[in-house]
Amino acid sequence: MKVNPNYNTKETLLALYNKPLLELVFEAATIHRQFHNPREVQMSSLISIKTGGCSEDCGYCPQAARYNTGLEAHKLMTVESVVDQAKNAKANGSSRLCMGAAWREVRDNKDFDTVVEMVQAVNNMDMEVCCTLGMLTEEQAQRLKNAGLFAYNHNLDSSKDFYKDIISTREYEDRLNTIENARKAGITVCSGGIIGMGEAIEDRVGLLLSYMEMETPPDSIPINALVAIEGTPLEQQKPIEQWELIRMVATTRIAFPESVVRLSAGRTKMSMEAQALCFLAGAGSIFAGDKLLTTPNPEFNEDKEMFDILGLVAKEAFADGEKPVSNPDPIIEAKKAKAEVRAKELEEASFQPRKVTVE
Ligand code: SAM
Ligand code: DTB
Ligand code: SF4
Repeated sequence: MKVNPNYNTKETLLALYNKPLLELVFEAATIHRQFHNPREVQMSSLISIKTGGCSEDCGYCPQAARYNTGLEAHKLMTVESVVDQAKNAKANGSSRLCMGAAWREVRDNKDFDTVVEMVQAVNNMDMEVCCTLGMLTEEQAQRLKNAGLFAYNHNLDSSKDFYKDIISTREYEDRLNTIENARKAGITVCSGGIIGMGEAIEDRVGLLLSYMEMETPPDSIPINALVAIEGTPLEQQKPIEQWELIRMVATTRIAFPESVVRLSAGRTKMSMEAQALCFLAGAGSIFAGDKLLTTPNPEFNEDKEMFDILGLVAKEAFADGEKPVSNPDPIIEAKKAKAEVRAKELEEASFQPRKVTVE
């Protein structure tokens, strides 16, 4: 049951979201137990592989170049430093690694070749590799799939209506196309939203309805609470009530019984009790490690303590899908072959006896 046929209209989803809280949590917990192991929560770590300087105007984002957020921009990381951070995440219990780049879209250039190498390297460490790199063509998605990408994250963020109030530099339709391109390439889809941006409950439900309308809903649905960042248009937003986050997690769980619901940004402001209710209501994953992309997140140690107290265990990699194969990348291989030929030519040239001319 990919989508719950009892809640596939605006009216039924709204009524569900507004149910007495404990009734809602109970219903969500019941569904969660039918489709998932309730003791398992996946720890997933984020790495911002390219930070800041983004040309888009997403009203929530500290990485948009046009807002003065004081964030230091960084060019693309090296494969070696990504592998180092991935090792640390894995040693602390993470079974998934999500690499995020502050790009509007992927371009077919040297940086993308490097990302392909990062995907190969982290997949070879037996971690689920997820990328979030902005818009993507079908060919680019195929290239990532061939390298061993497990998931692509591309959030719709909110309802189609509210989206226009938050982002003007791209259309909702652009987001849907990228999701479709990842899906066509056989990559699992991770797509969700943010609550607390000033949207109405109808917009939260509208986000879920957008996923209902897809041929296949996302395999993974992250629910973020807005991290209000000074300098962004949403800097004045009041933090969302924890109850709202619990309602959103529970409603998502019930609407999409098979998907993994990810309790994402906003945990630093949540009590352990509120997080416990989210796990009860079906959250099957958290972002783990002291940083999300650019903002703080609870430390590994704090989450380990929470897991011990709540009796949760960290979920293994590839519990929800086979490990992809990392194949050699034709573009990188061609580049390597060309470089080898060039090196040989240079070597041979340096052995040429120097011509001595006697006058
Ligand atoms: N540039 C790519 C894109 O937009 O798809 C990937 C990186 S972007 C930072 C990934 C996601 O992070 C966004 O879609 C948004 O949902 C989330 N995000 C960004 N800033 C946030 C904030 N201040 N609070 C909560 N979520 C945020
Ligand atoms: C998602 O839905 N949330 C993560 C991940 N997917 C890429 C990102 C949250 C970012 C929060 C703001 C920051 O740290 O920059
Ligand atoms: Fe931030 Fe991504 Fe929007 Fe760029 S496209 S401003 S990185 S959310």
